[in-house]
Amino acid sequence: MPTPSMEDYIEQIFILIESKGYARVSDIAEALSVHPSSVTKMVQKLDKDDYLVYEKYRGLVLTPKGKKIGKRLVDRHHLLEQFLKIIGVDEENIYKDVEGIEHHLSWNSIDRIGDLVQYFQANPSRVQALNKLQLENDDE
Ligand SMILES: [Mn+2]
Repeated sequence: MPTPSMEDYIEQIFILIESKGYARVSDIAEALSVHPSSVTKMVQKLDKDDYLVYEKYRGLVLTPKGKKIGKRLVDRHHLLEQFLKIIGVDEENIYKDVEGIEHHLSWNSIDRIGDLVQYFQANPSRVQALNKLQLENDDE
């Protein structure tokens, strides 16, 4: 299993390749606000662990294993954003909070949160009932 830091890299590399078609060390460094030398070091580790193939002058490509986990990490991020939104968390807190919790939940918890999101989405009156309760609590 990748560490939280490795997950951040794989997730960003996946997003970059999806959106631009490639992921350069400088782009990864910018996206994660880290020094390019840290990126090079991590990319070498990810290569060694078979998540990607890195060639200094040709860039990097995700292996099937890297792609599979990358997609899973991006989906997880998206699910947690939906979850926080549904439970009424303010928009400005959502991204940072997801970045803070996403690596620290078991896939078991992620799957159950997925059920909950599905439960709410299947019936908007449930979301309205929750919002009503929140307004009442805010009044106290
Ligand atoms: Mn994320």
